[in-house]
Amino acid sequence: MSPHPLLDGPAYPEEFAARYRAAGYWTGDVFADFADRGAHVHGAAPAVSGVDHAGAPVTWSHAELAEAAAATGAGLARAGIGAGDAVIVQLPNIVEYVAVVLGLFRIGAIPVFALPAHRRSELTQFRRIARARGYVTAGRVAGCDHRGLADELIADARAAGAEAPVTVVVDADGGGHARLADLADLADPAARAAAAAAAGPPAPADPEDLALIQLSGGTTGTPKLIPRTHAAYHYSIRASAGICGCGPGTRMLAVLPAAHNFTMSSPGILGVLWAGGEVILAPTTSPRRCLELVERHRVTDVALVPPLAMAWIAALDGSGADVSSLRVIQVGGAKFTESAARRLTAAFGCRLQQVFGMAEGLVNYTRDTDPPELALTTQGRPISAADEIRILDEDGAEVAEGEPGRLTTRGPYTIRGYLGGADPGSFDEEGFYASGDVVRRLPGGHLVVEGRVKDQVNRGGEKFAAEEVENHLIAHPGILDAVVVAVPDPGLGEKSCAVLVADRELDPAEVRAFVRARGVAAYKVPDRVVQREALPTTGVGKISRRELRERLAAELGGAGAG
Ligand code: OOB
Repeated sequence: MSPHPLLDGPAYPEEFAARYRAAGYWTGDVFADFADRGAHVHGAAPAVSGVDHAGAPVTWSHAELAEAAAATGAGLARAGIGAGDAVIVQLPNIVEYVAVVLGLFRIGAIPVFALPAHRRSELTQFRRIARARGYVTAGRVAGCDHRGLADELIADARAAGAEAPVTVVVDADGGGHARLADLADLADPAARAAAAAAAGPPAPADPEDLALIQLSGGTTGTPKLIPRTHAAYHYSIRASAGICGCGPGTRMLAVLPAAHNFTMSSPGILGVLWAGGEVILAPTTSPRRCLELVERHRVTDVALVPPLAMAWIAALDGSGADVSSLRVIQVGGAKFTESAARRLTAAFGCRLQQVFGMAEGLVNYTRDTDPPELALTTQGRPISAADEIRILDEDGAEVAEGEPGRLTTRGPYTIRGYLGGADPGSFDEEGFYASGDVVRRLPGGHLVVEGRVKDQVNRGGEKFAAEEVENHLIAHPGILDAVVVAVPDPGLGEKSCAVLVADRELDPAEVRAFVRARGVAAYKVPDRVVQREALPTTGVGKISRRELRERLAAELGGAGAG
């Protein structure tokens, strides 16, 4: 089989592919039969609990999940989605999410993992870059009507002369779009089983071909799409499940957006299902409600970003919730400070696992066999013995052991390039990916994240490229120049500040509304907007982001938005 047309050729050079196959990292496993294999191996054991789109509680066994996936895949195929088609999936953490993703895998389609926060601007770019043929979304998510987003996506496709995507809405009211309930009746066990029995076998797939598309946190003006192959992604979830000790007794609460690489694969939904455990999808991020779910479902594992971990500590205090089932709290997505790590461990009395990962591949974990200090003070070590790490100075030379430098990495589940060849500068001639993080490596291989060199804002795990928002700002008729920088924030770690040069005095609220109206995720709307006569420059006349950051941190530290 030749590689997927979205790839320019094989995803990895043959020399490396041969090595990863020979070492057993890459197997024949593909995601097309992921759900069927789960039914076969884990059968009647619970697989997914949560609510459906209507808020009704649902628990599916591994066998029922396989039926739901087969029925959903067949339904989506009837709606016009075919093998090889990229399909944007944008759903909240409802049980249909898992059925849709596994259903798409089953028919050989390629899910594009959009976040619930993404809006017209991002979705249209995903559609364009992935040549997406479908969009599966829910009716209303956190106050936003996604049926309207589906309308916009169709309009944008038509305006660009592209084929309009097949749109499927998981809601009683499809708003003129196809309804999942009409394509696959997941709520009626008999109908679901019958649809699954009538579905064909899983689509054939080449393990080394494109399986799914993750999204980059962003370092350039346009969002970048991350092509992950079956073999590479499957290895990362298998190995993650092993490192994290997942098995039939694992009950993982999924509270971060299911689409995120952390929630999906580290070990996440796929790792826990693979190991025969149960995923409990949290319909809310409210820490108090989540603690109730921990107690009710005897949750053993949960993955949090640092601000949420802090909110859990506050919510636990005086709640009376029984969290004795918790075995491990994973924290990742942004730097978790040592003091926060100590507080979390003391409050919950369970193990903390730090996770330093990236949608491009490399994931580091602290291990349960590590001395406890390492889980408090480091961001873990790589999954694989085949993960190659080079820490470089500004001239591209390796730093001395233990010195901070720029992380670059290559390995059996790290991509060699973005879709469409975007941002080739992030990959060196030997295929190492430069993550933009500044790290230090301890003698045992554990990494400590010290900072970053990429122009990104990391708002408590939600990331975006400064440049993407700057491009929206300079579209404003009054704005002559704009720079977006991260400023420290006690709650989120970082917030964003837009520094503007304009031809008149601008109202910050109006500027924020302008960016929002451009159709971007709410977390990208500048938290603060300030105006300057001019922007500071470096010796060569480039805008000095560092100077801006330092000045703003001093001026605005702790001040309110505005
Ligand atoms: C995860 O993936 P992304 O793609 O949203 O973000 C990756 C970036 C990293 O390059 C780094 O800048 C930052 O997020 N990051 C951390 C971190 N984990 C991620 N910075 C400091 N400490 C950490 N523990 O965020 C992601 C993917 C898979 C698993 C976990 C996180």
